[in-house]
Amino acid sequence: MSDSNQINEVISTEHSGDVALVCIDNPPVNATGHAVREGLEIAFAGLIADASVKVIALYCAGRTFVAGADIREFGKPAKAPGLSSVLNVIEQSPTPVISIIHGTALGGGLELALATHARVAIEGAKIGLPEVLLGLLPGAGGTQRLPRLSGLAFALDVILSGRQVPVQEALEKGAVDRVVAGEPRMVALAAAQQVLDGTLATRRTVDLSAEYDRAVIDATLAGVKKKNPHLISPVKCVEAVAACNLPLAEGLAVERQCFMDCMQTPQRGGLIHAFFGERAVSNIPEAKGETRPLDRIGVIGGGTMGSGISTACLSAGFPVRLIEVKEDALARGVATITKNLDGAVSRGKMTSEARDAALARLEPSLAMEDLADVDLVIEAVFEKMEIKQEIFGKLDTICKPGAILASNTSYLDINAIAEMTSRPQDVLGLHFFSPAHVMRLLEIVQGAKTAPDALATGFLLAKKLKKVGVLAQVCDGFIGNRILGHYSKVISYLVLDGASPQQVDNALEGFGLAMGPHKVGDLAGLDIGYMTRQRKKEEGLDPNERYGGAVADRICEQGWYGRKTGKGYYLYESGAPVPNPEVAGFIDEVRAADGITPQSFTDQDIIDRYMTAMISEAARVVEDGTAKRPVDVDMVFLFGYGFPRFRGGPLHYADMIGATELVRRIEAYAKTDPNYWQVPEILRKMAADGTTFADLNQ
Ligand code: 3H9
Repeated sequence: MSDSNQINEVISTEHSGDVALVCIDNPPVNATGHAVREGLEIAFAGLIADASVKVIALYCAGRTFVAGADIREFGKPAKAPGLSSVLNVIEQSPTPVISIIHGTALGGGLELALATHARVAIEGAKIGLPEVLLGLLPGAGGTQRLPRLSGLAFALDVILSGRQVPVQEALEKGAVDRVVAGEPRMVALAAAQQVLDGTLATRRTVDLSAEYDRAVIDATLAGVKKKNPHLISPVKCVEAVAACNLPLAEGLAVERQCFMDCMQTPQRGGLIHAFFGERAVSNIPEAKGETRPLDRIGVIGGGTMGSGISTACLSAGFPVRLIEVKEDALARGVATITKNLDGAVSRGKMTSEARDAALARLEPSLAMEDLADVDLVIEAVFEKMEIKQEIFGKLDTICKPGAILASNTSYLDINAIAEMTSRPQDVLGLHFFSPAHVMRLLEIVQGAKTAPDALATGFLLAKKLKKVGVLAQVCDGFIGNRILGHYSKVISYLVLDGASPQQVDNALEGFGLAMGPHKVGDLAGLDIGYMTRQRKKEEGLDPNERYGGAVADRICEQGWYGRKTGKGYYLYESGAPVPNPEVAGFIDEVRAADGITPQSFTDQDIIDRYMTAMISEAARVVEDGTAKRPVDVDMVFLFGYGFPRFRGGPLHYADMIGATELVRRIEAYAKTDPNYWQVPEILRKMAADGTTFADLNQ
């Protein structure tokens, strides 16, 4: 006989003989929001006081055990009871309490399980403490209880990596006590019975002590500071774990302080914006509609992009037909794909069996007619409108009705490409970022006539490739490259006006960029930009626009294209980049020719100008609808351009500066270059009415 009691909308209890069950049912991921905490507090108070209850088993309904605290509550006023105090009540319960883990026990969820007296996991479950990925640390006992159960080294690894630990490993390390098959409620009843008959032991972490090795902690701290020089939370994680040799209550107090320190940082805001932003980009009607069949993919072009796209599609399980015009180009494409897949095997991302299976799905061909039965074609040939138009004209005659015809163009007008077909509703842009099998961004470009189901299939592809698909409208460069095209000019203006290339690089690396823009230029090859500038010069430059390319032109005229020639902005003879002393001479010459008196810039001036330029164009991209919302711009930059994740993205960062200050800055900069520095209308309006980009994400 069992009777059940609904404590509140998310917590219920049930009695079965000597056993009481507590169930959390708070979809989608059973996060410990206020109702869960309050319900648990009430439920446990009642059950602990009930002398007829000899064991309490806690489990969750739905797809997973508790996946953490409710992140949406962070930054809002805290509502009692706090998770930690609920967990202390559970841990101190004189009646044994056990937890049943299925799905993922993450963050506050794992901390809840650690506060119970034994953990039974269901096969396939995973545990983890991913708070560090959100700029936080486990703030409800994880830094104190995990080292007590599983040792210092394992706890540091789990807390600092944020990784999801497979259940078998968790069992070996003592973080869970048993792994069984079954459904949570039935497992809860069986495990509770085992506690009663003495075959499942229970214990409290408060009664355990953690093994302690100061040298391990110091070495970990040094490693963390070196690996993540910008990030605050990894340091705070180590600081909190370092308190695990204290009595539990004191250790918990240290952890609390570290957690609150992290809560106050803008990094927490930036990383949580990134977490929700990654999900928000596909949480739009355009991504959710009916999709078309997507089983077989054709890729045209075996160059770097085509091979990378093919690699991504093959790795996701798609059969791919790769088309090239010449035998040797096709062979090069197949070789690149093989190399990409081999790389995945050697990095441990793929088994060699999976690599062999992926290669078996690749069908290289010299005949475009072989695309007759594919569901989606991705064209990735040379960036020239005439070539692309010719290809789409041919595809129109070859492909089956309803097949989606996509271009991987980075800049060109999708509508002009679609016009070459009798089916513009089937045409869209799928803009991958190099290396396409690694970079997670996919801009999904909607043409004027793209059909809703073709667009939704673009998002389906992104999901299958585990990429972050972002909707963009047609314009020169779409979201990312258009903004890049604008702010990269300010980099050269800064150098012309007085900064050195390495000062610019150092300042922006200090801001969080993995590599400064001049080092990136050297890596990518300075000749690409040089050729583009030459072409634009031939077409005729805008007379109102300040020309920023003169220094780079001088460097390229020496035959120095960066790393591949051993010289560029930097010298690479000894491996690590050393500033190229001759570049300073070119800069002086250009300044003299242009009559520029160099001024001095602080690192902050450099960051401010760079970010204000990026934000200005990003604002215009939102204003004219190229991006649907500010969050879409932010995710483009996080997943495609190496923008520091902890800063959330350019428009999240803009909100921290505020529209009023941004307008003031642009107006001040405009005094010397009114053509480049113009206040976007949307920013002026936001400054006037006190709104933010975040308001536009609602
Ligand atoms: C913490 O615990 C702090 C404590 O140490 C201290 C407290 C004092 N809160 O990812 P999905 C939403 S910090 C609120 O698409 P999946 C998510 O936004 C937390 N909402 O599913 C989405 O909503 P929508 C530590 C959350 O199956 C929906 O759930 N925990 C939370 O691919 C489905 O999510 C973490 O960092 C949350 N905590 O992956 C875990 N989590 O449908 C974060 C998810 O409206 N979560 N949502 O778009 C995850 O890693 C994944 O969501 C998970 C499921 C693996 C659980």
